[in-house]
Amino acid sequence: MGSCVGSGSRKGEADMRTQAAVLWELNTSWSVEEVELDDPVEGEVLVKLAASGLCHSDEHLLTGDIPAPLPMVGGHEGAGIVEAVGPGVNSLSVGDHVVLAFIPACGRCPSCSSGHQNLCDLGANLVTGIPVSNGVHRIRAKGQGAGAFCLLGTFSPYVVVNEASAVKIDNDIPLDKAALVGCGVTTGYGSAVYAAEIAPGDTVVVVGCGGVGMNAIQGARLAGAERIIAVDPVAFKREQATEFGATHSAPDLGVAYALVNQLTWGRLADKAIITTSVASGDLIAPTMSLISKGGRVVVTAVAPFLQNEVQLSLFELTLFQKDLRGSIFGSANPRYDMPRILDLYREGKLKLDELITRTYSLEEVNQGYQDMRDGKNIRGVILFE
Ligand code: CXF
Ligand code: ZN
Repeated sequence: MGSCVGSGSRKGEADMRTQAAVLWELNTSWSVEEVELDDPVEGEVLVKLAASGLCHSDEHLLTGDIPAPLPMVGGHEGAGIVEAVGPGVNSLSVGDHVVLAFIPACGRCPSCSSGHQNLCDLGANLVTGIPVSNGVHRIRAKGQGAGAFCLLGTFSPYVVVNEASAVKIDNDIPLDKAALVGCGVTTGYGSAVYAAEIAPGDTVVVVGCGGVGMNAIQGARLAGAERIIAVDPVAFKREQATEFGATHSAPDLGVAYALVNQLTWGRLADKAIITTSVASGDLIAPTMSLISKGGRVVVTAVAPFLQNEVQLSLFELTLFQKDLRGSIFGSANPRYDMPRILDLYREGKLKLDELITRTYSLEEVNQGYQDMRDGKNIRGVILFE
């Protein structure tokens, strides 16, 4: 552990220097700068990343929708190769290929041990980015302790993470594609398969067709949905949605209602999944109106922290026995679902390559987010070296 590692360089025995995109102030931009990164401690690994996805949740950090202590290294969608292991690590070895999960899975807490790894108790520090191993920042930016978003901080070619955050995958899977499974793919797929519990023959509406919505569409197709209606104001995304399995599309919820009503002879949809870039209270009532008696709406999109007003017909909720459900990480179990999703990719049953619209260098991270805001990307991806 004392020698030079990749493009980073060691400062004495303990630290390495590397590049990272750091957020210092809300509503500014990512600052790509040199940071110090400590060696892994008990239970941690050093991972050399191949790629990091540009997910909308990092934008939530920048806008303050997700309130977090700054400075913070962004990024929570990465994959790479284990370069060093700390003491006591027993699930990973140097050279292992891993996908980083944006919520760790300790395997022991009540949630993990009851089959809900997406609710692992170690997720408590997701937003503060303070390492679960010992509560001490591993990263220093300008000499100041910096958090690692989602305990990962993948906007850097090197990360030190707890082994609970890293899932070993097969070596033949391209790491730039595997990175997307760390958040967007699993979140979307799981929202359809687990949270919405889509059944063969279902009519499903997916509201918002970015990096998560596109995978809700893929999950709905794999679960046997008969009709999948993709709703997005951006024509490019509606076109792409049909490539991922949507059978119909609509630019807004009003048009979607007329379409679903006509397609189902007035019965309406069985399930709807909200995967917009930002969730807001005013989406709930019109989405609930798209679903039939006994139907379900899943809210996967993240709302601003202070968003607490919702219009909802409580009368219909009860009398039509409608179901409104939140979901994080697609209600999936990362250790079970991420390798499984990658198997589907290998077998040609789930698309990953086509999700990547553009690639960027780390220095181009702000351009990547501008392209996302402009509706140009399904997923932008940072490639390291
Ligand atoms: C988010 C959910 C809220 C906390 C940060 C990560 N999910 C992924 O994009
Ligand atoms: Zn994400």
